Formats: sequence, C-alpha cells, structure tokens
Amino acid sequence: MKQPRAHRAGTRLRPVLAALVAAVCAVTLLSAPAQADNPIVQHVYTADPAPLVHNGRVYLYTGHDEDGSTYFTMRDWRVFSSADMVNWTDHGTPMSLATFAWADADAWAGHVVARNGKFYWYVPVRQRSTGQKVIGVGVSESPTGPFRDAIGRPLVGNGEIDPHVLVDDDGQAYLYWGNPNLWYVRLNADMISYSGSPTRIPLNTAGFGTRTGDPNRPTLYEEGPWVYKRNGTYYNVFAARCCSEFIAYSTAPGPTGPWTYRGTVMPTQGSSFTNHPGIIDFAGSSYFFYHNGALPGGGGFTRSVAVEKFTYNADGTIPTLTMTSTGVPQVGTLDPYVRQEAETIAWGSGIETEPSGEGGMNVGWIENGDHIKVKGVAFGTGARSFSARVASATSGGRIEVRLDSPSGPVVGTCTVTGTGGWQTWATSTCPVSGATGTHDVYLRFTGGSGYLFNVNWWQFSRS
Ligand code: FUB
Repeated sequence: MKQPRAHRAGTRLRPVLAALVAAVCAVTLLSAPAQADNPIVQHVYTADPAPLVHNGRVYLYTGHDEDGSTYFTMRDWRVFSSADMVNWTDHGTPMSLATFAWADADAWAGHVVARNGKFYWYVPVRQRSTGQKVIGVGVSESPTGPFRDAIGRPLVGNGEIDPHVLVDDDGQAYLYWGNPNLWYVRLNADMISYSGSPTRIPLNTAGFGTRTGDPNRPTLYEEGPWVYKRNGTYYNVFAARCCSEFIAYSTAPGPTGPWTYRGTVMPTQGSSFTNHPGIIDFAGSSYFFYHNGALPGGGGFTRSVAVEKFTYNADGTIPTLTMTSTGVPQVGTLDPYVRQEAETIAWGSGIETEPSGEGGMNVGWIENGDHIKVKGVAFGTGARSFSARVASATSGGRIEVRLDSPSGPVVGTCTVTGTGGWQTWATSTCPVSGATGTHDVYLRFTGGSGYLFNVNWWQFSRS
C-alpha cells in the first residue's frame, strides 16, 4: 500500500512502492540477470495509454491514478516519451482538470492527434454545471505541452466517455467515443468543431460480439475505442465486457462500418478490472499498449501502463497477446555522450520526478539505496568521465555508476555536496573506467538518511 510521506515542500503522497519495488527487484536480480521493464513507469500510477508517433519518438499520453485511490480519482494527465521503447522520459503533467475551467472531475481516458502543426488532446471530463461527462479538447504547439483549453467549453457531450480520433486518408477526421453506446461525429479540419450530429454506431453482435448475462448490453463493446486504418481495413480495438474487461476488436471496410467482430486481442489479465488499448507502428514494428495493476499497491484504481510488441498475422488479424513483465526489445541503443535527462528511465526504484527550475523535469526524493536503470547504453571503446547536474539542500551523497545491475561493477562514483537548495544546480564530475561496449547503467544513490539530492541530467565523456 502507498503511504503518505512528508515532503520537504509540503505534504505529498509518494508513490511508494519504492521500498517494495526495491525489495522485489533485489530478489529478482539475485536470481536472474534480466529485469522487468513493464510497467513502463514505476514512480506514479498511469492508466489509459494513448501512444502517438511523432518525429521519430513515441509520445505516451496517460491518465494518472492517484495513490491509494478507491475510485477513478483522476485529476491530471501525464506524458512520457521514448526513442527506443525502453527508456522513457517523464515530461510531467502538461494538462489537468484546471486546464478546463468548466470541468471539475474525472480526467479519464483521452487521445492525442497531431494536425495543423498542433497537438489536440481529446479527453472526457465531468462538466461542473451539469455533472455530466463531456468531451473537452486541449491544444498545444508541442507534443509535451503545455496544453490549453482549445475552445473554452466542451466540444461535444452526451454523458459518455473515452474519445478517440481517426484522421482518414482523405483528411476527414472522426471522433469516436462512448460507454455504453459507441458514437462518432465528423470533425472539421480545425479539429475543434464538427459537422453534422453525433451518430450512434449500431451495436449488434455481428459487429461487436455477444455478451451474456446483461440484457441491457448484448454486445461485448464496453468502452475505450481505438480506431485506425491499416492496409485499407479499419480496426476498432476496444475494452470488452465488464467486468473484468478484456481487449477485443472489430474491423470494417470504412470508418463508420459496417463492423465485423474479430475476437480477442488480450484476455482478462493483470489485477485491474479495466483495460484500455493503444496501438502504434514504430520503427518497423507494431506495439500494443494497455494497463494493469502490476505495481505494488496496484489494482483496479491504481493502474500502470505496459506495452507488448506484436506482428499482425498474414491476413491482417491481430494475434492474441499476453501481458508480460519483460516488456519489449530496445530499438537501438542510448548514447551516453550526449546529455541525457535524469528522468529518462527504464526502471526507477524509490525515486520521483518534479518540474525542474532549469526546465523539463528532474529526479528527486532520492534516498540512500534508490536507483535508476537506463537500458542499453552504448559506451563503445570507453568512457573516461561522468558528469551529473545535481542539487541538494542537505549535504548530498554519492552517485555510484554501476553496470548491468544495482550491485554490478562500479565504474565511477561522483560525490554530491550540498548546493544550498533543491533547485540550486551544480555539475559534479568523476572519473570512469571499465565502461566499454553496451550495458544497462544503474545510477545508484547513496548517502545518509533523508533526502540526499536531486539530479537533472547526466552525461559521459570519452576524455
Ligand atoms: O480511467 C477511467 C476509465 O477507466 C477510462 O475512461 C476507461 O476507459 C477505463 O479505463
């Protein structure tokens, strides 16, 4: 269970598993060299994945389950990004309920599309004046935000949730959403208005499978439509049946149907009674994002996003996928000779992130024994030094640079002294030897009791 923990700048809930995760990992690492990379994020609970490929990176938009939540208590959304599918950079909270002055709750499952040189984030929220679920739209010039309310009011609303947008090859965009129904409306090219009226997609068993035991809901369709086009076929992948949900899909010859039910993508698994699909192609492979309750303290209201790689069958059908803790293979390697954000993480143990005074985010709340794993770091012929941008309002500590496990060989140790503030930054540099070839790097933090220091970025040097 997560516990409230006093924070130096006020009281804050620390996701915290920290100790639990550390213990689980330590045991795992003693018995096997491979470490889990699923779920993707360990320092906050994430839900309802919406991946977007843009300019050679995957941007992963998620909801955020509050620590200790016993309902879908969700107040903001999060963004992470990756160039290699295993090391994910935390970009923080670029949109929240506060973005929409007319909304007061339920920052639930959304979807982001890029168009017109902008990024549009369609989200379900509760409208304060009516208490009804409606669809809002945020907009930003950057995939990492900040996002602002695009129109100052709901885009559309009928009490239903989970918007998703398909921009078809002819430029026509469709907004889909719904639970218990499935709706679409044609968006205008501005992406913030629509033409015509919302139309209900007929939910019949040929199109969406047969549900038993609920006369009000004869088909399997529940929520979370993810609609895309591949090789001329339109796919609608959705959360099926409730509860517990599984992921199913239907296909159609056009964006509005008629739909044919095709079966299961991911069976019910993983300690969460909901699931939520997100599918992309990236760097020549296909990826399926989903959520489960796999982190310590995880469950139906404390979920975490994970990802699996898959290959479509020759006939275009989607194979049945199983949740794993291993995650997906790395795409390429990570270059340690360019500045890397400390919040670019394959697996974090005990740490949190926060906005940095130097821009972006930094890693914080570091205590003795915490660590960050960065996967597949390509040192080549060898690194000679390591630098880290650090800040400490206390007396600092040390950064041990280890290879391949938290207890692997130490190739360098940097000392961090007090800098006079948690956002008073200095660069600490130390010699490195023995770092050649490609390794997982573990930055292991040591020192006395309490919070030691923050880290904003790090970089190795060949000289
Ligand atoms: O996260 C809140 C709701 O749970 C989402 O809108 C649904 O898709 C389900 O995952």
